[in-house]
Amino acid sequence: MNISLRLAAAFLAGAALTAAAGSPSSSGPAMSPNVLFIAVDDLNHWVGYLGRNPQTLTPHMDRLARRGVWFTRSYCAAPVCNPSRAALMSGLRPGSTGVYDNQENFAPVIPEAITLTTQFRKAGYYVCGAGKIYHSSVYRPGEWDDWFRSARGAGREEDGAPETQVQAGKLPITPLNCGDDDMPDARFVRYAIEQLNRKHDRPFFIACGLTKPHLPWSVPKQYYERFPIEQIELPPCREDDLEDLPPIALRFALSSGDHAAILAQGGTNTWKQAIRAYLATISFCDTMVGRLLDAYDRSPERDRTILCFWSDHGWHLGEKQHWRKFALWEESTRAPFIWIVPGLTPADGRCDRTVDFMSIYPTLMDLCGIPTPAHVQGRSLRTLLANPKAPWDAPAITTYRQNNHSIRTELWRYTRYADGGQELYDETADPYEWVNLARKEGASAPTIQRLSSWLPAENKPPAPSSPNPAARPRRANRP
Ligand SMILES: [Ca+2]
Repeated sequence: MNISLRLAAAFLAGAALTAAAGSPSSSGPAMSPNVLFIAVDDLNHWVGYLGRNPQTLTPHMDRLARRGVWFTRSYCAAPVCNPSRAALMSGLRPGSTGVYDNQENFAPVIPEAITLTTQFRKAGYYVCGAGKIYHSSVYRPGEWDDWFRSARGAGREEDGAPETQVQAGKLPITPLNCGDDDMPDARFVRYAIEQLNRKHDRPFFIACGLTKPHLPWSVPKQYYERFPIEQIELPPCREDDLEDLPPIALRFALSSGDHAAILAQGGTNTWKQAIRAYLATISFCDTMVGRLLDAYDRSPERDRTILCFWSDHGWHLGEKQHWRKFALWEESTRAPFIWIVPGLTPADGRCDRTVDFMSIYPTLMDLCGIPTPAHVQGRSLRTLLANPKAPWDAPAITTYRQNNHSIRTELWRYTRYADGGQELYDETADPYEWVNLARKEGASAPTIQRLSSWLPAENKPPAPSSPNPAARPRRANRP
């Protein structure tokens, strides 16, 4: 870090400390940084700057990464929308709330008082949002000063008519006859930009939750045209990959039946159609991110505004004969993660440390000078944001359903399932996790023993799914 960056970092730290010491109504919050919080949905590591899939086209996310610190080993707390977002926004891992999957209602087990946006509101921030921050785009009015409601009624429907509509197995592929502005994500982006450009009399937290590249893969057809089907390549796979998996892992891989359905329909051609659709939808998402980044750059408060960019989890496209998320391998758990912190983050700061998204809540508290509530389980990334090469001894931890946990260090992935089944992968030699070393007794035992010490001890029973609609948070954009 050069001298001016150090000075700026010291200034930011001082401002944060001042804010923490002052009461919300004093001059403290006025000195606090703002936050632009950008969430994307189901975007795996197929972004240009991570290099996992060279076919992907994400110029805007790539330039976003070059602007700040980008993580190469960043992982979700849970590989499913609802529990990933509930954990990130509450500061509590899935095992501490029982929110493990999409059917569980987080509202009764995660009180409004403990969430991330509530802390910003209590500290005197103006807190607003649009789109998908929590699963199904639900929101609780008490956690926001303003929430975007579309006058359109149904929220997530695109305006465009399908150019064609085909299925790859059960996955809908739908190029649309419409423009970018006809997409719901464009409306969420427009709202966030309006908020960025408004005159603010107190620090702000603006959340913009984009809903693509989540299914359905319905985006303007021009995005499909960027990816000629004859150029699409399948991800690296091994025929015998599943033979060394424990029983629960095998169920996670195969139970959806997606891969069998895709191959039965049209073999690798159908497989490539699905990959193309995902790439097209990522490319649309990238355009939306570009709009936000351009607006951020032009915004009056840019030099006092932190930008935090994350995706809720990864996605399989046939690796391990698996599709979607719902598993504990690299494809499901790894997701893009980028920070710009004016005065703190260096440009193009590549960070190879293992982090998970439980870090987001305490990092934002730390950077904004708001006391981190005692329940929050993650750890602030401030030292890595200031120096991406700084030492870091914690792994990333991902949980899928009750008492199945995966521990990711820079060298290893170790997964322990509820029934005692295990997987261990050497991530340097085997980045696609083909050879389960846990099957070899002896040699891997010390590594497994060491990594086991990170397994979360709390494994609450699943939270109930609420039969009472009144107990559920509101769904955005519905009258
Ligand atoms: Ca294998």
